[in-house]
Amino acid sequence: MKKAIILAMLLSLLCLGVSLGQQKEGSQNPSPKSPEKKKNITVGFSQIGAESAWRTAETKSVREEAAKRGINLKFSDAQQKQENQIKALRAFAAQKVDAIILAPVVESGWDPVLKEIRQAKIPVILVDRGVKVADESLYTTLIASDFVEEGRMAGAWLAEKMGGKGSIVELKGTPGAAPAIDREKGFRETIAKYPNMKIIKSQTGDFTRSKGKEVMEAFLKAEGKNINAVYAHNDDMALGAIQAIEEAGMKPGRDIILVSIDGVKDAFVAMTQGKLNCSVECNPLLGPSAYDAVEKVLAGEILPKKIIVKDQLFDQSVANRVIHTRQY
Ligand code: GYE
Repeated sequence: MKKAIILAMLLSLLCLGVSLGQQKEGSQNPSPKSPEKKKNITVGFSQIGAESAWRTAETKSVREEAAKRGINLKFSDAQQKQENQIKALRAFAAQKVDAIILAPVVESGWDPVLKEIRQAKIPVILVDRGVKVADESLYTTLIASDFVEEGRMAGAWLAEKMGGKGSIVELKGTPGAAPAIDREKGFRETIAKYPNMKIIKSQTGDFTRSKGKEVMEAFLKAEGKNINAVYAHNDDMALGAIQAIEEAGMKPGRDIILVSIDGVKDAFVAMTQGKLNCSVECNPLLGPSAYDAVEKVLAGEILPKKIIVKDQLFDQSVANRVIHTRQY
């Protein structure tokens, strides 16, 4: 009997303990500074613009992932202008966002504004393009592809296709942009191994389809049938060049070989039609890794300075087989 009473007492004490514990846990919730509440973070995203299909896919990925994670996203489109991006960063700081995601249009000229943002204690995650700053601690991490390697892959593929000889015209990206600088570098480095491969013309097409077409028209006027191949720093410019080649009465993909970078859906369509020969993928679906980085840095974790996105090369021989698996 005594045993039963002691057991009942022990049990009621235990229950009391449990309910106190629950109350204690629950009582943390109402505090506005609790980590639970902090889950609802605000992120400012300074995007370059909407110059290419790649860029549109990146914007979509960053927007959709924010919605998925319940992140409050402030989006700013800079229309290709660094000054607009600088204004956007200052506005984000004034709005006291928790973190900033920046896709920098060009590499240089960021030091002063990034210093201001650091003073405001807001971490900056760079996506897709890098910056050149005196002090690398001005940003947390860069999530991007290896653009030099992409240029090398395009160059090696073209050298093989052309048997190590021929005249190439180059459609470059936005002057001063990391992918334009690095894709030029990687390609030239590779082509230099083939003395009979020559770049006969090189000009910027600003990563857009319309400029790519315009510049290719001028190249065709100046060089005509001397052109054996086009190396375009992105698919959109190659797609513009394809139009120019067709309008000049030639067959893109046959009379003139075309290799570009990005791997967007329209490039795959052009490959299945035999008009584009090869595209080196550059993955724009950076939303998930960008917010992973934001969440980690806000949790106090140290991140690597560069998170490299892996890319592959696709040419006409595989285009039909993989086109349906492409997500952008
Ligand atoms: O390749 C191009 C875009 O920064 C990697 O920018 C990006 C590049 C991409 O406009 O299509």
